[in-house]
Amino acid sequence: MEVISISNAAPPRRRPGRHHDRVILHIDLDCFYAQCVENRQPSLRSLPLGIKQKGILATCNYVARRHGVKKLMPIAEARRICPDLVLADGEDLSPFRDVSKRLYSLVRSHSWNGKVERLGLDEIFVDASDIISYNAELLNPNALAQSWFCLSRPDPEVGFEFDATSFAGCVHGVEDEACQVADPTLRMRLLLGSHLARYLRMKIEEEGYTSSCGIATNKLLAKLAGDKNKPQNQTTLLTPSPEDVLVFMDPHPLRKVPGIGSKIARLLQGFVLDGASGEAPPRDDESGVSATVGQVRTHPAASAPALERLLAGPGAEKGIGRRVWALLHGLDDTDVKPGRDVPTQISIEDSFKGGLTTLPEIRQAMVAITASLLRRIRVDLLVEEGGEPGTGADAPAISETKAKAKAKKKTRWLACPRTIRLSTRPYTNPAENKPYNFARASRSAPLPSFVFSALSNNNNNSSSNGTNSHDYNSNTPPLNSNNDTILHQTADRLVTTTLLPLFHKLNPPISATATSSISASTHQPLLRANPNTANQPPKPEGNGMYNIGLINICVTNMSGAGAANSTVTGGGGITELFRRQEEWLAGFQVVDGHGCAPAAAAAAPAPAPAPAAADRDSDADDDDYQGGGGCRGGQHDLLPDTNPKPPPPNPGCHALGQVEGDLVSPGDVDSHGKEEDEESRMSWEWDDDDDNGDDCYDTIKARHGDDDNDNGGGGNTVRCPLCERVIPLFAVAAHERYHALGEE
Ligand code: DCP
Ligand code: MG
Ligand code: MG
Repeated sequence: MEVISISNAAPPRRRPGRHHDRVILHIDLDCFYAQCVENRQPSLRSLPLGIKQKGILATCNYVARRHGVKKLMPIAEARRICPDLVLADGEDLSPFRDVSKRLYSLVRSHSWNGKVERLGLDEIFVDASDIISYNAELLNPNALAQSWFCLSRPDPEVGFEFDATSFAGCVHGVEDEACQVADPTLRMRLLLGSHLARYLRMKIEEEGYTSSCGIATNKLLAKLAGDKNKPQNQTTLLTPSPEDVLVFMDPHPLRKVPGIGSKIARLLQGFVLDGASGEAPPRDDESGVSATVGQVRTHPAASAPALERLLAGPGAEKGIGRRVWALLHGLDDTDVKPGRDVPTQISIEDSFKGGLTTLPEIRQAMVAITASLLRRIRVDLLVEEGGEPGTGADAPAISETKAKAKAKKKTRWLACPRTIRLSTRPYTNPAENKPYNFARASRSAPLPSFVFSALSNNNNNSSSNGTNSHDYNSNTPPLNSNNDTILHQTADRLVTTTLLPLFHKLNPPISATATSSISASTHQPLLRANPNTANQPPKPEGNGMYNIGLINICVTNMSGAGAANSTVTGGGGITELFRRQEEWLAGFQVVDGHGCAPAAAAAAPAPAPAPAAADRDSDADDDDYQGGGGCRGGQHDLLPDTNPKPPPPNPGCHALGQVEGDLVSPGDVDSHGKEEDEESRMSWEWDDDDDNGDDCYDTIKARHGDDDNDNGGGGNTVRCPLCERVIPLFAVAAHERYHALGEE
């Protein structure tokens, strides 16, 4: 274990400040994937059920847990412990996502301030401060037992009755007069929070899902409190004084604290054990870290600056020491972020243990991922008129009545992604301990318009026959429905026309000479061809010329939020073409300082010879962009400006940073693989900018430095698709006006 010594000089041990003015709820669905499966097949409820993904249990129901089965246990071990364990496949996350979004929408519909944030697929934070303060004012001290909780400001009759003389659910902490004295309003506000939490949990139960909830004054405490009584229960944390918070925090293993990932926990443990004596608490078997919050917090050398020195380093966030020091004190002033309707990007990836080596298996994997992606596009971006994402398209209806109403409604696109991006990564043996993003490479192309027409039609079918291929609350068969057939056909077509050509550019097959010079440690062919052999024609299919450990397919560059219908049908002249400069630029071919030649248009299914790219590539593409209004308006190819630029520090093709701005912000990544799950779940980054809670995988990308956005600079001119003039970027707007005037 790495031990870092810290100066023994008396550290300033100032405690961070604290705020008690918020009431935060943290709702966590019980054994989420298992409940989804049980709702589809209720007979499973009484049996021990495990959801398998890649040889381990993603989760298991509480019947299985009573047999000693645990989350993330290898299947073989779980079977040994519980031979009767029923296993269900959990590789396809789409149905879980659907349920997740639907329940999120349900909770959000009760919020006044919109501060409802998803974390992972099954957790929701609610900042209920405003609704609680409002209701605190309404209380009649003489009739607390017959109180009314008002859920709608304009309509006081919308709400529920409750007994304001006692908390709903469990209480942890100081439930006595001291609390009342320390902060007279705090107890009542938390009490109101407990009743709102119970109401919301009951609403979720009406949809068939039990949950647990923590109620406290910040996100960190709410999440930790919710863990105290699981499943199907709730806990309000009463910590009127700073000391009470410390008493609550201190026994927690470091790894249980959201925001303290395994790396930080290991460093903190090294810090604690350095010269510390005394009995170590039981090891946290998820990370091998045994130290508790209290051990670090009370260590004589511990302080915010000391932790800064300990934890700072390449890649560490600024102020990490202060942040972790605050967390150890139960302090967290991060806001509950309001949910966004339109994600910046939607992406699905899968990892392949041992690597995919032949083109047929790669193609098959790509079709499966693309089908999932299309489904998500439909769920997230195609909505009923007046609806919000997750309520239209495939999202299961909340009730039968609503389902009927829904069938009559029209749909519209909230936004249209204009770019599709393929990223691949070679398979590396985990023992090699390569960084998460090792050698990930990406290419992009315009998203063909047939996708939108197929999805719209597909949705019409869905609306008219009322079926849902993944409705986990109905008995509709999950596969082979008309919807799925269209989806798979569209996915197949997209792979053929767009993704395979991108793949071939990214991954020139390994020639005999290249394969013979392969990594002795893995005995696998390298993903990247030797530049000397990169232009060799691809080998015939099926002869094991690849080594693909991960495939990520992403749609991004969202356009026309709220007005996407028109974009689907295309059209739009030059005015529309130039309407959004950034989006427009994103489609340009970008030329790097090494003169990476633009390849031919990506429409042909035949493999194209790849440029002699070095280790990494970037998103911005060397493919043609069919710019135009909305998704696919005009049919002008934007050609690259071949004006050479000074070489970027990293050899290879690079995109312009500003061009790929969308991709820099975290989007919506769905990982089918299990490799990074542990990190993603435990190393919770409070400050990430995920729009949807299921984006915790993006946190990983960010932490590991997602080189998809590794834009190393490049050209700062583009060629106009209409007049073919080369234009500096700063002059694009003026050039747009020039053409627009000409059009009038
Ligand atoms: N999940 C996963 N891989 C992980 C962690 C979680 O696939 N490493 C999935 C399966 C879970 C879901 O996410 O069902 C939610 O994760 P939780 O940690 O909340 O676990 P559960 O909801 O399954 O159980 P609990 O009742 O303990 O909350
Ligand atoms: Mg859960
Ligand atoms: Mg959870």
